[in-house]
Amino acid sequence: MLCICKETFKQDYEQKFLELYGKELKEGTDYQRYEALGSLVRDYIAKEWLSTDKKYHSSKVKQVYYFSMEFLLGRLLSSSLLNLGIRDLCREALEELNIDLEGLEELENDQGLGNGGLGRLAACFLDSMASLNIPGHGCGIRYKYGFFQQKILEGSQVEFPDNWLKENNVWEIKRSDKAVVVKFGGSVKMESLKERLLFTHVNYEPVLAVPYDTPVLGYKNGTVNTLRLWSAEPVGNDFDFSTFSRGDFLKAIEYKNSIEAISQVLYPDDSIVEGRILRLKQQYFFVSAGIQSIIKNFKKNGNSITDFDDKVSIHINDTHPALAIPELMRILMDEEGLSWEDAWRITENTISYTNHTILSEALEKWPVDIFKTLLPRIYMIVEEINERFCRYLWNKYIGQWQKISEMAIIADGFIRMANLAIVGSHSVNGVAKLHTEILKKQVMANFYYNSPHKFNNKTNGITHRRWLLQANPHLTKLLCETIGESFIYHPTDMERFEAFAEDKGIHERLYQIKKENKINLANYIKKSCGLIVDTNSIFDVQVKRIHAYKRQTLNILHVIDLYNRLLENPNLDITPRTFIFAGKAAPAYHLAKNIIKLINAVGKKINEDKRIRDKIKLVFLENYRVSLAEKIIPAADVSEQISTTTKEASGTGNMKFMMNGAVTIATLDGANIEIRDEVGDDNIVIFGLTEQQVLNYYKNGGYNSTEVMRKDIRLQKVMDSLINGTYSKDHNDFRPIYDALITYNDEFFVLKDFSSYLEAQSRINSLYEDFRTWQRMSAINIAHSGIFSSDRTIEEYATGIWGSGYLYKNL
Ligand code: 26V
Repeated sequence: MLCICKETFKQDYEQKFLELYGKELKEGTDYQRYEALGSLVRDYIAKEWLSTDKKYHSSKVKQVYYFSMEFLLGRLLSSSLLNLGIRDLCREALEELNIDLEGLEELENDQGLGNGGLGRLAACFLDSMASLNIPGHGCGIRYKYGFFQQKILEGSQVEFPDNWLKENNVWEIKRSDKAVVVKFGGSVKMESLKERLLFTHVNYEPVLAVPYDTPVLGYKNGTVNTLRLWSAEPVGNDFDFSTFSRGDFLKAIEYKNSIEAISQVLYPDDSIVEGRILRLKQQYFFVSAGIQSIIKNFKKNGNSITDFDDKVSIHINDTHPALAIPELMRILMDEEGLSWEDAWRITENTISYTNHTILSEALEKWPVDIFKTLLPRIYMIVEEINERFCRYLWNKYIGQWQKISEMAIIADGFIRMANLAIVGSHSVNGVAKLHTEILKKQVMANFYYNSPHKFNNKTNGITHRRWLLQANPHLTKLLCETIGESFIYHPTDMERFEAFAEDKGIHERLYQIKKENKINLANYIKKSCGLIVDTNSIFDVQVKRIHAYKRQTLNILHVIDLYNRLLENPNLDITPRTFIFAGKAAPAYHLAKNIIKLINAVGKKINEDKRIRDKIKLVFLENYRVSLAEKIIPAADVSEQISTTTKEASGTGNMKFMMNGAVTIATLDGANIEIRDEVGDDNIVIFGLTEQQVLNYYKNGGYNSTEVMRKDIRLQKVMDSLINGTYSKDHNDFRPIYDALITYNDEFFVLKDFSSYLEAQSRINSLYEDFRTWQRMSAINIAHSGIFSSDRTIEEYATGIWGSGYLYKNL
């Protein structure tokens, strides 16, 4: 662990600044001061990074690799200082130099290489693996452009590129010496040598995969793991010399661009399979580079390839990295000379898979012709896996053609990645109890009954270090004062806080802490959109990707209804509320963009309407990202987790909010169910259709949204206002939403749940009005949030899936 005093820190910082810019601190810009601080912190980390690496090398401990298309790290300065244990020291040292640490932290660009939940989960997992001393590393793509930047212009979302690398990224190190070649296209030459068939990939297009490593620090434990992100470059000779020397400059540039395109952009879509070849290229690119580098490292350590699965676990985050299965098979057979049977045993033992969604439109499948042309050898292997698997099924399920065709990996001209992932892994998990049950009993039922031992649940978690210690220092301080510091290492110790749930003094403190966080957020709101919000009002927050199933629509229909009631009766007895929204819509997802437009239109109307005497306000904060979430979540009174039951695999925002003392209004979906089980029915507000009711409607029909609307005058009025010009001059502006709800019979049961939601919202209002009740609920939510730390989740993965639990403890 780093041991340093304030004076040395100041000297190091001034020295660093001088080295970097050849001038004194006071002559530099704020950004330079941030950059110098970041570089210094990275230097401090470097020593521990190297020693962790050496320790792993000499102990030959099992290494875990978390393969993910997305890592949503956010900012790294504050979390690095926190995990190094020098944040307070650094703040004080900088103060003596007249520099404000928080001000510098704000200058860092978010590392936003992810869409949402899946990418942020990967980042939380990295933090937990390092903090638990688990040798676990990330593997992904270093996208030149991260998730797009969102601006709200005239009430609508407009996308801008996220050029996050335009300033120097102080956290990464380029390791050109560790670059590997990934091969695309071409064909496969087969020859038989003695008893064996030899496969050689010829006439391929080589792409150089260059790794950039980012250190991942454990919390005050000296462990530094690695996040390795790959960037695509032309292979030196092909580009620089041969093409260029023929004088064909433009062609050379074109070629260079086509190669670099592979790691150019993150696909901004988390629900609809993007059929572009480029995405398939991205997937193979990082998977192949990652596995090649793992094998190199493994062999450098003097290990025998037949022990690979004893020393390596590869976890695939959804199906995006599922090509790890045929790629590992290829290397083990074609390069290491193993038989199919040995290679298969090792592959299956090495790889484990998490599913993150049951939305059928997000289940990946690739057209065979595209796949075959781009990855000819990999295709042969997938074909062989499929054939062997189908043969097994024919013998086991004689004559059951329907079942066999559903389970096949290749069918109807497509390769189904989820089927490949299940067949090639020894473990398949869902991310919350309900989600895993739905996988087992419905979406993947055939596979579950065929190999029940593979299936297990790992309820998601969030790192309490970022989402509590870093984001909410005041609450952290209160917890330390009341229950001691043990919860920092053992988050379930937060339960001890329940003993204070009835304590009046604690209620007052909780109220003050929330108030301060609300004031900070209100200042941010004022600065970013010019709106003044009342910090005595209830901060009612829904922040997440915009998607029909997440039902921001239900929330806004409630706002409209409340507005209608306030117009009818300006003296309506409610506590003032501020509705806060944030979230991005996929650029091609028109309905989601329409929802953003409606939220903003409703906001404009009610914020300007003096008749309702500021009783309700609505804010849409643009460009939702990790660093904005860190500002919003600690300030929330109410957490909106209102997805259609069965649709949200887990949710992780729900956990962040409860940990910060918000009370949840929720459907019994995803991890909300487990939150309810933890806090009890009295400390969460539940509404809406149950799982059985939803599944019954999907199976047997019988839902008629128009009928529901007609029977409810309030709902009828709300719906009319979408198309009668109340919120827009053009009556058709919100037609897409109206049509989704009425013409297309409301796929996500928004109208069906409307009255139950309204009733739940009025319960929220009464609960909030009773100060003691509300603060008690808040305290109980905090006390029971420890179980949702990703440390618990990672312990479960390590012991239950990766088999690395006992090893890390002996390190
Ligand atoms: C699919 C696609 C399709 C192609 C374009 C890019 C792309 C990116 C992501 C996805 C799958 C998204 C799945 C996902 O994010 N699921 C979320 O995972 C969270 C962590 O487990 C979970 O809390 C959320 O409930 C779940 O929606």
